[in-house]
Amino acid sequence: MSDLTAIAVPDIGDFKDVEVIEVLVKVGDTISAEDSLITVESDKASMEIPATSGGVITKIDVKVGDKINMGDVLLHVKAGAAGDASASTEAKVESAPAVQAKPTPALAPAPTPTESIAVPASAPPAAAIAVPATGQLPHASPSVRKFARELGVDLTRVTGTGPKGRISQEDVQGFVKAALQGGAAPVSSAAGGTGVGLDLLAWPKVDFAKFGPIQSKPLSRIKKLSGANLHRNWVMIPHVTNNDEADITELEALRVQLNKENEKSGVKVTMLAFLMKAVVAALKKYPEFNASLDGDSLVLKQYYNIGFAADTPNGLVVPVITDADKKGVIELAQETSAMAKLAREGKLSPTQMQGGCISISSLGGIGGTHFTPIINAPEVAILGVSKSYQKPVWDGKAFVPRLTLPLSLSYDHRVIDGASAARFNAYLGALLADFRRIIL
Ligand code: CAO
Repeated sequence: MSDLTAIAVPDIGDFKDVEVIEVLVKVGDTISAEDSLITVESDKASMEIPATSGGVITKIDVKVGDKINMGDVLLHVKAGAAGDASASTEAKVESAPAVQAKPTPALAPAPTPTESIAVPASAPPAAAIAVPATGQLPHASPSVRKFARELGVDLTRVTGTGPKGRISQEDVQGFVKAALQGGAAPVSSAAGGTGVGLDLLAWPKVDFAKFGPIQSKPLSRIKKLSGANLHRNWVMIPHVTNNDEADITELEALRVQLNKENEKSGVKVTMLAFLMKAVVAALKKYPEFNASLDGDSLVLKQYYNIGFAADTPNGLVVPVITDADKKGVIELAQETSAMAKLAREGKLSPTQMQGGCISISSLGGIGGTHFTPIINAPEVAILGVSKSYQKPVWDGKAFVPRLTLPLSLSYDHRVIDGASAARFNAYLGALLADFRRIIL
């Protein structure tokens, strides 16, 4: 049985009265969950608002030029026609899932100290072309931004010919044509278009069907966003990973004991919660890890917000636990598990993925010995945690089994020296080996 569902604007963080600049669907269209419905734009960013449920659109309640806010109804769909799992017998209003802001290149990443991995925080690859930057914010729809990104064009360098200087696809094409005629090729470069082009080979184009049966599956929205961020961060940050180990024999025994005692409370104390507490203490001791680069300056943060990578069916997201220094291990365990649940359900709001100081990527519950986590810019370090194992350790008389946790600390070498990273990781290990040190 099908029913009518109204899809409303979700929590879009600080964005108020944002203008609808594109309506991407029309009445009669069949949409699926996650399809983009409209594009909105503020003076800081543009973003697409996706659908939570599928169905056939029966009515559209917004038009280009409207100003919208959280809770406003965007459109109605007749559910049940497009594989909508949420169809019920009652009419209902649903908010679209957490939307990902796409800050315009010239502004980002300054307004938000940290964006989640799934939120592009700064410029698409810039063009190494001798055209002066316009100095104005580029206004362009997401499709034009995507087009420019694919070509490696820095939109801050393109003059828009549309209303209010909006950049069209033709403007981007004209820019590239002019650049090519001038003998230069648009290539990827460092932040703000100031770096040297990578001058890479074109991506190989292969007809895989020639070699065997294939199936093509579009990347999820989160995958596309996180992929662009991971790529930028990997290319632009000189990463080094310091690998170390912590003896967590006692800590794990304490964790198991606490969980036994609190069996009825329903709260599970996790290793991740202990790690957060230890990371906060290490950030306090080594403040350059709680920092972000801002041109030639280092912004040192005096708050302790810790992000953690959460694996979801649609890809990787990084919820942020705010003020982790003011929370106890049990509260941190409760909050991380609630946030991980929201992440898996696709219900995290953009604000719940912002403002992080450092991230933790824990693969310990899954496996692996060590890995190289990619820094979540504009943070300067990320802690990767692998699976703990029993290691024979010489105690002076005999080898004894000690539960050992591998710690992989990737750091931005522009900000952090190798010696500092080794000290940070060793200190973290010492805290985990004897958690009483946290109070010192
Ligand atoms: N070593 C060994 N076992 C570990 C462990 C570790 N380091 N960390 C957790 N475990 C075990 C726990 O003891 C628990 O076992 P039981 O079920 O027997 O009690 C199990 O793994 C699950 O642990 P948990 O409930 O504490 O959850 P978690 O911390 O492993 O995971 C979360 C939480 C959100 C981090 C996880 O769901 C997740 O998404 N992990 C993937 C993160 C990721 O994708 N990172 C890569 C990003 S790209 O760089």
